[in-house]
This record gives sequence, C-alpha cells and structure tokens, in this order.
Amino acid sequence: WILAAQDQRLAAVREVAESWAERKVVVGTAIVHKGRMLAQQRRYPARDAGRWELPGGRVEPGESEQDAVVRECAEELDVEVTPTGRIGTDVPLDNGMLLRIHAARLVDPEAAPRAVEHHEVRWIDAGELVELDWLDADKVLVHSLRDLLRRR
Ligand code: 9L3
Ligand code: MG
Repeated sequence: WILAAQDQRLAAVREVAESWAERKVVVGTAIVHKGRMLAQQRRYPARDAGRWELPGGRVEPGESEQDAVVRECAEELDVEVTPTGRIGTDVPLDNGMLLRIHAARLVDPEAAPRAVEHHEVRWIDAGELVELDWLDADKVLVHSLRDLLRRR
C-alpha cells in the first residue's frame, strides 16, 4: 500500500504541474532605468481603479512572452522596450491565468513613458515600491522587484 500511496501522490503532483503548465500567461514588465522602476495606476475595472501594477497584459495566441512585453509597453506607455529576462515567481490570478514578470529596459533612454490608458505612470525607488497600493498579484512580487532595483 505504500507504493500505491506513492503512485497516488505522484499522480496528484503531476496533475497540478500539468494544469499549471496549461494556464495562459499575463506578462508584467519591470522597466528599470537609473535605479527606478516604472509603475502604472489602473483606471478600470472599478475594483482595481487607483491601484498600481506593472505594465502588461495577456499573451496573444502565437505570440512569445517577449513579443507581448514589447507590444503591451508600446500600447500602454508609448515606448519601445527590450526584455532582459524573467523576474520572480509566477503568480496565479483570479481569472485562472498566471502573472509572469519580465525585466526590461528602454530602447531610447530619453524616451518618456506616458499613461495611454492608465491614470498615471510613475518612476519609483525601492522605498516607494513597498508603499504603493499594488494589485494583489503584483504585491506578491514586491520583494523580488526590490532585489532587482538593488542590483541595478
Ligand atoms: N494583471 C495583474 N497585474 C499586472 C497585469 C499587467 C495584469 N501587472 C491582471 C489584471 C487582469 C489581467 O491580469 O485581470 C489581464 O491584464 P490586462 O489585460 O487587464 O492588463
Ligand atoms: Mg494591461
């Protein structure tokens, strides 16, 4: 029965791993520039209005995560970015998707991101990072993001 129990446990682990792997991904972007990171304040839906997030959105079918990062930053911030690698852990979202963060830098360091569809965009330092009213999912990543800022 020990072997049977082990089999059952393995099957359960495999089931969780597979369901996780099938989840759709929402990318978030940690744009770092001169020791600060860009945060944006949501305008909708109503329950998220006023709360802060990293720029990003759903990865479209057939699109790579890096392409989604570049597209979303162009749409939401009107800037061109280069993704440089993943940060932190995947965070499960209420809608069943996973939030996955990519670090990025501005292609043109002089470019000024603007809030196209958000209330506000703000360059924040490590101190402001821990104080902002983040969306629940983004809040999980605050420690990883602080490490990222300290490394740059
Ligand atoms: N979401 C959470 N944190 C983020 C981003 C970019 C997105 N940093 C959540 C909010 C929505 C979903 O993912 O429920 C899809 O994002 P969007 O298309 O509304 O930006
Ligand atoms: Mg978005």
